[in-house]
Amino acid sequence: LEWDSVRGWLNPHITCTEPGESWLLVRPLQLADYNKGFLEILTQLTAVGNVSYADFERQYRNMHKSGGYYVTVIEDTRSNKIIGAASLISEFKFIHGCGLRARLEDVVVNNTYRGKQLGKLIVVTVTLLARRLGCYKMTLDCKDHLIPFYKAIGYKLEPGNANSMTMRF
Ligand code: 16G
Repeated sequence: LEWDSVRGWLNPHITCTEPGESWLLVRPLQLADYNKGFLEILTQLTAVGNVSYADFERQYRNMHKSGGYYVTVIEDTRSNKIIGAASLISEFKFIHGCGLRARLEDVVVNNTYRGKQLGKLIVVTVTLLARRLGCYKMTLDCKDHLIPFYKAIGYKLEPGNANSMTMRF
């Protein structure tokens, strides 16, 4: 998976540096995004709860301190609003020659921006980043109806290994 190979099917030819419209910007999360609707957009994915600016800043700094978090957003610079997000989280392993494994998390694109392939764009962006970081694989959990979306990007249900199990606390 390289930008050259996805140019054809991200239609029109969009990349993370040219996300289709000149006012769209793909970039890492910033603290200022608290006031740009970052948490509001995550509510389209799941429950966010009450997160104060202090909570947000603490968690943001925890992620930096821990390392391996690449929270990526799409900003509409006309309205200064975050309209899409996806996170790459990398994990150190002993297996695979002390390899690095990547997880794709918290993918969301604002409902009103659907149809511009921005979901594909942000997923491809963080997937290519995982590859660039040297991760040996990237995995994700998703709802059944999103399987075709991820398959179209190149993710596969691995035979005998397609189970996601959960223990909720
Ligand atoms: C989806 C998300 C996951 C997110 C979870 C929230 C992707 C690829 N998967 O599985 O990252 O954390 O939903 O659901 O974006 P929950 O509130 O049930 O944990």
